[in-house]
Amino acid sequence: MNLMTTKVRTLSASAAAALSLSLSLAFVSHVQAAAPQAITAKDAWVRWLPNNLPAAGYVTLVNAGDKPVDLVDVSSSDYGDAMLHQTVSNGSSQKMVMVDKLTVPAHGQVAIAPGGYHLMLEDAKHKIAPGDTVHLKLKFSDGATLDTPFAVKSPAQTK
Ligand SMILES: [Cu+2]
Repeated sequence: MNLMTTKVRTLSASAAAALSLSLSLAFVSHVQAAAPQAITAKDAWVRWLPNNLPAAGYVTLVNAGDKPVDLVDVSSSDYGDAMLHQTVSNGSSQKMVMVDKLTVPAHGQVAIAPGGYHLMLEDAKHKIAPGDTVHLKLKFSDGATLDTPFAVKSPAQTK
């Protein structure tokens, strides 16, 4: 009788150990999922142009992480079309080229700024005017998505 009681106790002790192991595993994966995003966005603004001309979005992306992260996609609920472009100088003329991805270096930052990169915004879904705020979704290679507010400015405000 004594022996049996001991055996039951041993079993339930290992069952408790197994339960506590799975609990701590669940805790670990929860902590990973809640880890802070490596990338943050700052100084986000849009250069608005009249007459439904395409607008250009500018933003600085800051990477606090240990690995480089790529900006891989841009979309917006305010524009039908949003894409990453680069202005390339060809001697006396300039042209825009599509860019598939933009790398934000580890512990560094990259500026999407006039004269270099811009987020081309076309086909506004509603009336947008200087003073408004539009939202762009920036998707990154680490799986993160930043829903970023951009302040809309007139060309006169940005000179
Ligand atoms: Cu462009």
